[in-house]
Amino acid sequence: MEKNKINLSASDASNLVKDAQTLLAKKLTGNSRRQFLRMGLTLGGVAMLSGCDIDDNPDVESVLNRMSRFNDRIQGWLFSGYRMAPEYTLADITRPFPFNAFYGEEDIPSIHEENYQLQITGKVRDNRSWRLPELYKLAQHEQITRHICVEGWSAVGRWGGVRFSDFLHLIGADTRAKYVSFRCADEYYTSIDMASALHPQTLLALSWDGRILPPEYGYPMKLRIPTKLGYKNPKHIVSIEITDRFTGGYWEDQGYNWFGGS
Ligand SMILES: Nc1nc2c(c(=O)[nH]1)N[C@H]1C(S)=C(S)[C@@H](COP(=O)(O)O)O[C@H]1N2
Ligand SMILES: [Mo]
Repeated sequence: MEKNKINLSASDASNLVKDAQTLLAKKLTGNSRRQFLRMGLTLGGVAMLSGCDIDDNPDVESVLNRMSRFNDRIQGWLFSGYRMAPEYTLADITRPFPFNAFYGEEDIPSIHEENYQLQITGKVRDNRSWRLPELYKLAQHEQITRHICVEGWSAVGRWGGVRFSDFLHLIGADTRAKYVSFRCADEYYTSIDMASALHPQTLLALSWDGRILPPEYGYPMKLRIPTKLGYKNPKHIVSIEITDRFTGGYWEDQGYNWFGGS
C-alpha cells in the first residue's frame, strides 16, 4: 500500500506547531516543561514532518508521541543538572561513527593543509588568519560525548582540539558580543550565542578518535558543542566571526530552532 504523503503548507505547519506545543506541554509539568519549552525542539521536530512519509494513521498525536519520547531521551543527555553534557568512556564510542551532511559522502569537500587558512573577522583584537600547524601547537583537550542529530539518531564520539574559550581569549574576541558565526567550505553556516561559545565543553575540534579529523567528520576542523544538537556543530569551518549581527544558520533558516540545545 502506498504511504500517505503529507505536505504541509506554511499555515498548516504553523497550526501544527501550535497544536504540538499544547499537546506536548500537557504531557510535561513544572521544571521538565520549562526545560522542554526552552529547548524549542518542538519546532525542529515539526519542521521535520513537512514532506515526511507518515505511515497508515497520519495522526498528529501518534507522531507527537514519538517526538516526545525522543525529546525525553535527549533531555537527559543534554541536561545533567549542571548544564554540562555527559561524558563517556572509550568503550561507549559508536562504531562506525555516522556521517551526515546536507549532501552525500561523494561531495565531502576536499581541503589541503597547505592551502588552508582559518579567517577571523568581526569584534576581535587580532584578526590574523590561522594555519593548521599553529592550531595543532595550542593546548589540546579531549572529550567523549554524544552527538545528537535532530533527525532522530545519536552517536558517541571522541574529539580533541582547542578549548574554544581559550581560542577566543587568545584572539582577543570581544566576549560581550552577542554571537559567534561560522562559515564552512561546503556553504554550510551556523551561529551560536557567546555564552555557549565560552562553555568549557565547547571545542574547536581538530581530531577525532585520536587522529586528525577525517574529511567526512569535518576536516580540518569542526566546532564540537556537546550541549547542542548536531546541526549546531559546523564542520569544515573556514571563517569565524565575532558579531552582534544575527546570522542564523543553514537549517535554522529553514525552521529548526536556532538555540538548538541547552
Ligand atoms: N559543514 C557542515 N557542517 C555540518 C553539516 C553539514 O551539512 N555541513 N551537517 C550538520 C548536521 S545536521 C549533523 S547531524 C552533523 C553530522 O556530523 P558527522 O558527519 O560528524 O556525524 O554535522 C553538522 N555540521
Ligand atoms: Mo543533524
